[in-house]
Amino acid sequence: MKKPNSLVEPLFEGPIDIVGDVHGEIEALRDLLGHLDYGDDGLHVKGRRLVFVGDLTDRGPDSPAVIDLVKRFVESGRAQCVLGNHELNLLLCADTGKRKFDNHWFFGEERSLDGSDQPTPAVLADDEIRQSAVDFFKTLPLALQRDDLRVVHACWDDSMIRIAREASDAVALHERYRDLIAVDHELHPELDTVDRRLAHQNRNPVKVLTSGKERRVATPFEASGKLRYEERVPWWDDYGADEPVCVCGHYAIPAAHSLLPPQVHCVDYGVAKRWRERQQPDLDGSFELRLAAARFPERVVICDNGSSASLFSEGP
Ligand SMILES: [Mn+2]
Repeated sequence: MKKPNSLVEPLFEGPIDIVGDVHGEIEALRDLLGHLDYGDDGLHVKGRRLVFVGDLTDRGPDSPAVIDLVKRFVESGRAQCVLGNHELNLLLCADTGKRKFDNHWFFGEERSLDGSDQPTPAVLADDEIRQSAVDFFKTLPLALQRDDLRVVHACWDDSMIRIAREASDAVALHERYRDLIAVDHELHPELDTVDRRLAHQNRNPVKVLTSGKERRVATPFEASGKLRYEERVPWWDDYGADEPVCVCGHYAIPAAHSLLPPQVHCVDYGVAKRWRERQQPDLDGSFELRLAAARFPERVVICDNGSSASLFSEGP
């Protein structure tokens, strides 16, 4: 399988449809591709092409089916896909055996090892599926760009993009920076746990591009049962008004969509939370959970239920 020459690759020219974080929701993906007029083979009658922002897996019922579909389209030149933090975690797990709470399906397990409330996947990976997923993820770039448009999973950061452009292997680049930061920490015993965690998040280009920058909060807060000392940095506040439009996923927070400047679009409309909604139908009526795609040059968002809206409104 083709390995990237650079972790920043040219984005398809011409009309494209940029699909948000799928997170194993294969039915939503098939519905969305139907509304966008793609065939089962990924071909579009008008020659449009698909671009995926990463986070294909975890939480939804069938991560292997999503990987299989996107891989087929990418291999036939009908789609592009960037690496998300969930793909990165799986690549790192495959090496270290260290698991994350919501990728138990990858290890063929119905339940999360840490005993937390996690989705029960409908399809579990076997050796063949694991190998095929890892082989595919290793071919994915961290970012795509053309003159008028940029695509990254979480955060566009010029200095990190420059580093990624010179590299061709995301896992090796991640390890190189992880080790450099660890060596630096040995020289600085005064740094506390939060400083160290933030350095690993904010100074490693693979982490920044796939999960964004973070900062220390003045007062620790509780989220998902854990005390948090860090929060996400709204990097889009510093993204220049004259920069090309940047499309990301990752930030499935309804408020983010209305806070973004017009040159940054987040196409993650929260379909990752559908597994929770199935368990508790009244979970969060204030934000509908959808899978969506942003069409360019039309600048329209199309959802898996067929609804559509301008990219500049608050969403369909
Ligand atoms: Mn993500």
